[in-house]
Amino acid sequence: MPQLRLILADQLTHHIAALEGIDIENDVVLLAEVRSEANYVKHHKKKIIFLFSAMRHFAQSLKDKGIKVHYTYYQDTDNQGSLAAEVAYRLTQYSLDGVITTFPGEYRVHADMLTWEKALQCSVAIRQDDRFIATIEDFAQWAEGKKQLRMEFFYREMRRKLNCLIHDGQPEGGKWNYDADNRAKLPKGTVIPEHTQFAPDDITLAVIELVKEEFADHFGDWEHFHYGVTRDQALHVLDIFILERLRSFGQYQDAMVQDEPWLFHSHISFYLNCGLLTAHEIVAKVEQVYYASLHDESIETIPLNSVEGFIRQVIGWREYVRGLYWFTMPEYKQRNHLNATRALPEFFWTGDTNMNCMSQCIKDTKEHAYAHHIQRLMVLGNFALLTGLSPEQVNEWYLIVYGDAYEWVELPNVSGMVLYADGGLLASKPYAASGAYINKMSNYCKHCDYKVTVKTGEDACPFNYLYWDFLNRHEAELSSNHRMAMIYRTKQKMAVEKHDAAMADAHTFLLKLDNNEKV
Ligand code: FAD
Ligand code: DLZ
Ligand code: SF4
Repeated sequence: MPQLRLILADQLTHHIAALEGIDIENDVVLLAEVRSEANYVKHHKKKIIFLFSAMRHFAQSLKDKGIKVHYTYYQDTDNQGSLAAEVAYRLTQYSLDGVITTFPGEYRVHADMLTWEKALQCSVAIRQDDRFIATIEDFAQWAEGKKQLRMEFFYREMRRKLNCLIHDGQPEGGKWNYDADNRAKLPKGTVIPEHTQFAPDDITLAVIELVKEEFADHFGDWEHFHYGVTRDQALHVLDIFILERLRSFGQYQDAMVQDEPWLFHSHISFYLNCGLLTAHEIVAKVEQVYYASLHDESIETIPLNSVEGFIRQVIGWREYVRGLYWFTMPEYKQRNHLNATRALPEFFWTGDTNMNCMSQCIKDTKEHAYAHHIQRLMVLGNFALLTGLSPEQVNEWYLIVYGDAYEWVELPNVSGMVLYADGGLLASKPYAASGAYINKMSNYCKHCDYKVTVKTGEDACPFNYLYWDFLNRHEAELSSNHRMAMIYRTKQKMAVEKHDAAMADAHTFLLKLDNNEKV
């Protein structure tokens, strides 16, 4: 019974479930560059270059192992344009009896796959994606009956499951979470390691030409593409991170610096999310290097706050958002708890704004299809939250602009963490902040036309009055949240004139935003 083994662009893992038990003589693996996936949102050009090149390299590595692969190139004349149509066509072309694939990353793809058996009149096996530490069922079991689904408690389950940074049932160092140590601004003069880069090979160069030709109207720059596109290159990025950046990861995790997009982050999300790296191996490596650094005098000790902080992102947040996504979809996508309806401002696509923090984060995003977490959350996201941008439009933007974006990871981060659109299922309170936070964690304000210490008036930092306007708009809802109580007490003590001036400035600013005037 020869089978078609379908591998999607975010399933580029040699031990992916769809390949298990493959009959090398008779089965055919299908990888397909299809219009429906590349255009269902207008993905950043670098995201498409990265994925198509990684797919082409992965297909070659399967062929090198003697596996039969049908690779559908984007411009093939017989390209069927969608995953479903490709599957149907290749089943017939190779006289295959059924399809084996791996659980996809997005609800809409899964919903489509569920129709295939009937439509194609053959067996369709959708195997569990065992690259995640928690199954969808594990999360559902943990979440069932809980009012609030806090990452912290789920994360501890993941630590226990992997026996990671645990001794005799107790967390390494006595605490589960060292986040409080991870909030330093980057001191002036700190040497930031060079970002790991790779020169594009012939395969990548061909994809760059394709993207220039076919996706010219998509957001983002294609120039200076330097990401890894193979498993070996992805491993190299991870190794260099562990060697050069991990030590400072925790301390500077929340820092932002003018013209420095990479800092001490790992830059592995592209590779992890498309399958070139797996969470299991990343965590095992980091843990092993940490213990080696404790016991081997020739290695400088790696601080626990960095190791724990990094591991928390990978097995805590990443696993948690995936669980939350599948637990709540498709209803989660419709949520708009704060009734936010404002259209996404045009400058999100151009970076053309006088707010230096916003233009910096958009510039990084446009150039690299990358911005680090705090840029996404506390600058871009904070602005979207404070100005009440439509969750639908904000979600689409984040899905388009980042090279690591797939709906399972993007949606909970945006609707849950950034916009509070899920009414507090993910976050215990909105991540709303005034300019003071951005100034504390970055040097953006030093380069800005607005003045971060000024609260109202023409020169005032817009985040300052927008912050109070946000709190004002949602007072009925948020003042009963005990984590917001102190801030509402401060608001009550505010002089009436100061409060009214902030509201008036916010009103003028939002009007300008709606009229597409430069802000
Ligand atoms: P590091 O800071 O080095 O962190 C290590 C790894 O931890 C990341 O590679 C990632 O796999 C994981 N991780 C960290 N934070 C999160 C998180 N909140 N959720 C899930 N995984 C996390 N991450 C994505 O992978 N895809 C997205 O589409 C995405 N959209 C986001 C949207 C918003 C609004 C926000 C606030 C965060 C989003 N994140 C997303 C999470 C995070 O910003 C990125 O994972 C991170 O910036 C990737 O860069 P890095 O590999 O250098 O991460
Ligand atoms: C994101 C993406 C793009 C741009 N193109 C393809 C493609 O041509 N073929 C493919 O198999 N997958 C692609 N993907 C990734 C899919 O959209 C991804 O599998 C779903 O988003 C589910 O996570
Ligand atoms: Fe951003 Fe305000 Fe600072 Fe300007 S002053 S960079 S707008 S926080």
